[in-house]
This record gives sequence, C-alpha cells and structure tokens, in this order.
Amino acid sequence: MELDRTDFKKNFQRVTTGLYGVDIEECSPSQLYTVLGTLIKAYAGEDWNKTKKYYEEEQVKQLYYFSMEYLPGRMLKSNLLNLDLLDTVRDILKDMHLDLDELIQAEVDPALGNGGLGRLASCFMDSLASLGIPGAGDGIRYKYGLFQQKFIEGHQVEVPENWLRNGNVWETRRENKAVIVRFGGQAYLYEDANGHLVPFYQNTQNILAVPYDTAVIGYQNEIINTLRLWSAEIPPHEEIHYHNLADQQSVNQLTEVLYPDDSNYEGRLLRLRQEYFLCSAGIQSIIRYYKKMDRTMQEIAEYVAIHINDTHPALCIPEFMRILLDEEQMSWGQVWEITKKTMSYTNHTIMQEAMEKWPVYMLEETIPRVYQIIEELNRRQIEKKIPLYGEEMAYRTAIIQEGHVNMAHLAIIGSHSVNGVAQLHTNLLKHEVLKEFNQLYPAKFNNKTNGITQRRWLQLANEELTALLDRKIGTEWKKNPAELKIFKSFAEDEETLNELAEVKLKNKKRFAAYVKEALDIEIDPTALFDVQIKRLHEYKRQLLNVLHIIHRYFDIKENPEKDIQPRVFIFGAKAAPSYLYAKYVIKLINSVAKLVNEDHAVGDKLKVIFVENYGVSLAELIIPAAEVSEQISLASKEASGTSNMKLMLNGALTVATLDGANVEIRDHVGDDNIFLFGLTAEEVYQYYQDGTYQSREIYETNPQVRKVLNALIDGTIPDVLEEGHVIFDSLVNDNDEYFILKDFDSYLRAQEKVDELYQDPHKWNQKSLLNIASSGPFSADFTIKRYADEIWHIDSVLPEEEQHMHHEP
Ligand code: GL7
Repeated sequence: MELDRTDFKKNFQRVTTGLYGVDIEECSPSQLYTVLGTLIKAYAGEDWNKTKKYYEEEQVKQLYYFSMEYLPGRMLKSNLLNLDLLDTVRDILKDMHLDLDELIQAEVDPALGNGGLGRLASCFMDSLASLGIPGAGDGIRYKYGLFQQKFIEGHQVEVPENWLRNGNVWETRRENKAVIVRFGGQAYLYEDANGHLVPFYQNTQNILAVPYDTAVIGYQNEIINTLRLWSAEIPPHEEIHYHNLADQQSVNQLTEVLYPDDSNYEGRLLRLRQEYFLCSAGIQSIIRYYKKMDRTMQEIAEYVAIHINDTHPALCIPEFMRILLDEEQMSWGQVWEITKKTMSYTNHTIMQEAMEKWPVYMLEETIPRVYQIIEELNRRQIEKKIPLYGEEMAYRTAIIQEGHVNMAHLAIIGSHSVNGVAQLHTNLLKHEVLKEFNQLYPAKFNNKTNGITQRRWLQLANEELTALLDRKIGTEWKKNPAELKIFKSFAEDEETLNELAEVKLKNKKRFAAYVKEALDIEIDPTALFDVQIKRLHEYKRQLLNVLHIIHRYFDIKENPEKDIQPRVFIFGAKAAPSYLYAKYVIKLINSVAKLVNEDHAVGDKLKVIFVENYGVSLAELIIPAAEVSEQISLASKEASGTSNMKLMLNGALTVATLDGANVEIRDHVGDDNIFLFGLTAEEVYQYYQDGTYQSREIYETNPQVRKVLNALIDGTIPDVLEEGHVIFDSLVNDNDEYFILKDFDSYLRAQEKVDELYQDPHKWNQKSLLNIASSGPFSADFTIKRYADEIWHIDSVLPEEEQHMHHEP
C-alpha cells in the first residue's frame, strides 16, 4: 500500500486530538498505539470493503471456520507487515520522534484461546487471506481472555484478563447484523395449512447476538477477510422480559469468560450455551447472507463450506438442519444430504478426557428443538446401520449413548470430511480411536498436518533472521515458503553459518534483557538456550524435563571440576486453574529454579527460567532465541503440536519423541538433525495391551532415577513437601501413566548428545540451518491450500500468476 507521508502525519495529528483532545506529546504509548491502529484500520477499510463486494458480486464459494478459540496475537505489526507498510510507518514515526516498536508493545494481546488449537485457528485466518481464499472466522468475543498467570511463591495464581479495558481499535461492532438466539422453553411442532410441520416456541429466552468484525489482512495482496466474534446482549424491545437481575446476568455471563481448560471436558451448562450461541448466530448469519444471492437453498453447499474446529462448534450441524427444515421447509432427506456436503470436522485430540459428551437432559432443556433433531438423526442412523453392520456396531457408533450426546459421533456422522492434524494422529484415529467409523465411512477420513504462518513466526518475530534469509536466498520465500529449502545450499558456507550464529546470539541477548528486566535474573547469552513452551499437561511431560534438570544439578554439584555445557532451561506454561497436578508441576519447576539459580556453586552452568503468563507475545520473544526445542510428549498423545514447527523455523534443534508432527519434522530434516528418544506410539500401545509396564521397578533398579525422585520427597528441593509427594507417588506408586521413568534414560542420552554437539559450533549451526531450510513444508499456507482443495473445494480469487503455491513441497 502506498502512503503519502505528509498526509499521514496530518492524519496522525488529527486523530490524536480527535480521540484525546491533546497533543501527541501528551499521549501515553497506549494512546498513540490506539491512534496508529485507528489510522491503519481506516487505510485498510477500502480493501476490506472491496474484498467483501467482490465475494458478494462474484458469488464465490466461501468458507466459514467455526472455532470457540482464537489466539491472533497483537495485530498492529502484523497488519503493517501485510499491508507492506512496516518500514514506511516506522520511518515516518521516527520523523515524528516516535518509536514504532514502543507502540507495538503497547497493544494488548487478546488471549481468546488456550493453546495450540486457538493459535492454529489464527494461523489459518492469516493463511486464508494471504492465499486469497474467501474464508471467514466465527468465534466468541469473550469479555475476559484466558486468565493472567502470576507466580506467588512459585504457585500459579490466576488473575482476570480484562483485555478490552482500553477498547479494541481493530473491531467493528455491526449492530445491524445482529441475530436472535433462542434458548430453553418448549418447542411444539404443528402442521400448517400447507401440510408442513412448523415449530411453535414457548417461554424461550431470546438473546441478541451482536457481531464484532475484525479485518484479516492478506499478505500484500489487497485481500481482506473477516473474523467475526459474537457478543451476547439483551435484545432491544425485550428489556421488559429482563426485569429480574438473574436473567440479565445470564445474558451478560454468556460471552464473558473463556473456559481455561484445554484438554479436559467439563459438562458445564454455561459452556453448552456458549457453544450453541456461536453456532446459532454464525449459521443464521451465513444463511441470511446466502439468501441475498439469487440461489435456491438446494445449492447452498456449492457456495458455503462450514468447518468445525474440534467438536466445540458441532452444534452447527443440527442448527443448520433446524433452519433448513423449519424455516426453509425442506424435506429431511434433502436437508441431510446438503448438511453433510456443507460440513467438515477436524479432530484435535485423542485424549478421552477431552471428548465432549453432553447429558441429554441438558440439551433437552437448553435447546429443545435442536435436541429433537439430534434425536431423530440418532434414530435414523441406528435404523440404517443395524441391517448393514448389526446392532452392536450400530449402537457403538450411535450419537446418543448412555444418556449422553457424543459430540464427536455427531460431528463425524454429520460431515463429509473428518481430519486429524498430523499423519500419526490421523492413523490413530482411523485404526484405534475411531476405527468403527473408519469402517463405516472410510472415505471421510483424511489427514491435514498442521502448519504455522511464517509471517508472524519468522518475518515479524525474527527480523534478523528474515534479513539474513533475504540476503542469501532472495525474498521469494515470503510468498512461497517452499523456497526456504534454497537455504540448504549454504550449509557448508562458513560465513553464512557465522552470520546465522550472530543472529541467534542477538535474539538470545534480547531475551536475556527481558529476563533481567522481568525476573531480575542474569543469564549468560552464550549458554545453550533450551525451550519448552506449551500448556502444562501431564502428557506433554514438562515433568520429564525438570527431572533431567535435577539430574544435571546433582551432576554439577558432585563434579565441580567437570566441564559441563552451560544451559538455560526456559519454560512457559499455564495450567488450567482446576488441574491440581499441573499446578504442582509448576510449583516444582519454580522451586527447582530457585534452588539452582541461587546456588553460587552452580553459577552460569545451569539456570532455570519460568516466564510468567506465557502467550503469543512471549512466544514471539522466546522462539527466535531458542536453540533446543523440547517436544517430549508421550508418543501418541500430542495430536500434532505446532510450537515444534515454530521453533524449527527459527533454527532450534528438536529433542523429540516420535509423536504428532515430530514424525514429519524428522522425515523432512533427517535423523541426523534431530534428537530422538523414547518409546514409539506402537510401543506405548503394546504396553497398554500387555500391561507389563512397572514404573516402580525402574525406581528400584535405576540409581539415577532413584536419586532424582528421592530429591522430590527428602527436602533437597525446598518448599515442595506436598507437591513432591504427590508427584513421587504418581511416578512410583501409581505406575507413571505417561511413562516418564520409562523414557528417562533415553532422554538423558539424547541430552548428552545435545551437549556434545554444541561443543562444535560449526556442526551445530549447520544443523540449525538445515532445520530452517527444511521447515517450509510446515507453512500453514500449504495446509490451508490442502484444506481448500481437498475438503472445502474453494479456489483462490487471486489471478493465477499471483498465487505462489504452484510447488507443493
Ligand atoms: C490440540 C492438540 O493438543 C495439539 O497437539 C494440536 O497441535 C492442536 C492444533 O491442532 O490441537 N488439541 C487440543 O484440544 N488442544 C490443542 O492444542 C487444546
């Protein structure tokens, strides 16, 4: 985008006084950020309008991605980059004695998601727009984001995150596009004069769903898609029904908080209401938009694709059916075929405790008409499958089981496509977790390995590395990330390897400065930086990492003369507030950190840094500084992982189990450039089957393990009396559900190899370079292209020569 500099300065002044009634000098960085955001939004408005009009006039097929979570990260810098204004604006502001980077930091980072699933949704938004694929996101505008994490004496404490405190410059409230969502009451069917069955509703609670739209700006292509977040309000003219406080509160509460539990299902009524609220509002607005086109309802699947991000928005299926049946008066048979054609579903986990199963009575009470449809679907499904597969199979794959609606079953049956998020995960779905469904519908199952946007995770987060790549391989990789592989030809070039090391060192220094400022801890930027950043969960095995640290600590203490590679272990992780065990692990890591960091005998040889309140913005600071990426989940448990891809893209070497997308990372980078350890998924399943794993035996026979575990309970690690015992118990007496002791030895050996390799900077830098050069295939651009081609059947609106995706890696 072109900018007139004089114009821009004038506008900046004008907006400043317009918004705040003072001069620029009087404004806080946060206010100046708001001014700049307001301006940039206005500049982008034209393309946004243009894109919307184009989609409408050309009647292109559009995708609607439904997700209960998004983690977009700060938007100012990303928008400037995608509008190709980053350098220009930085320069103009400098002229005005303003520092762009200070304004960038003043933006709040909207945490409307928990972890990988929410961040994936945002990477996908960025890729859709950047590929010119007509695709909108639908989500909830939570008033409070994921809690803010504080550490008090090493314990996690949760504080509400009021992210809208200063308003949100990027959103546009579209009151005129609001819809009514109905809850509760009774729904009766009666026959109208034409013989159609129509529902009659009584005593429903009507809630207004107001959309707030945010521009999703494509990468330098003039395409701007929309992220639509819905907010609940009392409908105007219905205030009379809301005279009592409890009713008012039930509306206000609806879009207030994000559920902070990512791997656990909680059958809470409020969550169910949130899910239906999103689905109903989104589906209604899609159908209203579609009806503006001069098309019949029978053709809707040719123009609309609806994607369900995990089962959370699976009520899209019966809600879509409800509208076609009740409001459009279509027949069941027709509606069913159209629905399946329109819907597709991604599964993001095989963890049983995360599988949504709603009690029937809850659905009956909350969404009675929708429940009738689910019940009828279930009846027809069983009736159809019994003659084909027998009763047992029919009931095992039923939607309603034991008084609960199984949302995964609903999503599979109601979609034409079911995908996993990495090859291994998809195979587990097909052959273990959902094997019955794979027998029923083999053609529905497919894999779409996750991806990440190289724009945020390299161009924005790592400007130094971006510049280096530009110098070495040109700039084409920015539009076609497959070109990153050209970087491989510099693997033997000493100068490039040194430059790469310099870039890493700069990023490490930047992070070290943050650590000094935020935690008042000095870390040596020449030490090896080892990073594990992700939600805290037993299956991700942060515990294995900290047990290794304890082991290392003993080694240093016992062998003061030994030449040990200095390492800084960096953690970032939030635990769900109700997940006690995860909180114990946080406390343990913090206690170990205190012990180690304050021990003068250890010095720079070992430091442990646990950053508070990990999220997208901290990831942007940590990832460019990382040299080792810890991807150490128990094989089979991590559906894909995406931080593994981001860290690789930034030159970190991975210590990995063969889990999730680690397997594909290994395939691309090669065995020599990754540190593998631990059980394979197959071995884990074998243990499940034969039940021969006995963790206590390892404790009793392996002196290293015993020593480390005893430290949890004998006072060696200060202030973890309760936590230490609970953790010790789970590992030794409760048979170590996640095979931590089983993998411990193999993990130590992998870590020894890491230390050894780091002694040889040439080799290390070479492997780092090869990781960067092999990360192109993990661009979300490729992932989205595959979704668009194989599931949604939606084309880019960009002219052929501007689509940079010809070469699939
Ligand atoms: C997750 C998976 O755990 C994670 O492995 C995957 O990368 C991510 C995106 O597909 O989805 N599933 C899930 O429920 N959460 C995830 O992060 C919260």
